[in-house]
Amino acid sequence: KKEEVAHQKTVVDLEMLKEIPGFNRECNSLKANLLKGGSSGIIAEFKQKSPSKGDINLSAKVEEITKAYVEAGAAGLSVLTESKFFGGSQSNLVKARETNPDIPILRKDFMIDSYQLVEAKAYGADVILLIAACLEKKQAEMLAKEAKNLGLEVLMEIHNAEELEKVNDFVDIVGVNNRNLKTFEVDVETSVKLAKLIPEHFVKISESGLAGPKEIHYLRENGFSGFLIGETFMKTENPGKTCMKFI
Ligand code: IGP
Repeated sequence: KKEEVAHQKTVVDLEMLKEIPGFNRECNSLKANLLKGGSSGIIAEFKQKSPSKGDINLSAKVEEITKAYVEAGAAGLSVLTESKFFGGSQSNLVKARETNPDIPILRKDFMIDSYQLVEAKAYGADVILLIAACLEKKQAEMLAKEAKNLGLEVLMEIHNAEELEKVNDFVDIVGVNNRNLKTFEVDVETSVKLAKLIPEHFVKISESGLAGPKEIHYLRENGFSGFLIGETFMKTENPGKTCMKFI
């Protein structure tokens, strides 16, 4: 009985989500932005805390900082919606969208259910993240396919060569996470090593622990078109200004 009620509630919520005007909008392409000549490639993240660093910037205002990132020349934004470990929220995604209608926005969260994809679209995301380490191959394929059907782009995150097997034809962008999620250690060489194994037709981005423009240059030379940066920006007094130094 309980399950039945829960199921009904999900169905109602899902229908309500689809009524939100944002659900029918056309998405901004992150892939196109990254491939554009002269693109900064910077995907600037709004993240207030993390399991590896604790509190990073609790007083930051999402409207102010995402606007500054866009003005600095970021190619895309990443907004955390996971609340428990990263202090994110759906409302931050909505605010980022309202403030910046034309920039591609990645919903940064642990996606495991198609409900979250509908949520992402309705609240203003253009791109969703699938973390290979959190998903079975079949599940990753199903979610990627559903995301594409909603008009969203798909970023799949990997950290080792085995996870590459979960990358499927519905994926637009492959991201290499330089951070080992078990030890929190970061190593840019993870990206450089894996880049050689990722099939040519995928747009490649490097994620986490990127601290300076020199690293961006090095990664670009090794085949990366995008660079996902959070903490390096967020921990400073003026994240938008710090972002500008990378562009
Ligand atoms: C950004 P950093 O080290 O620049 O703050 O990292 C981004 O890569 C990181 O937040 C991240 C993440 C994730 C967060 C990468 N993959 C998965 C939550 C879930």
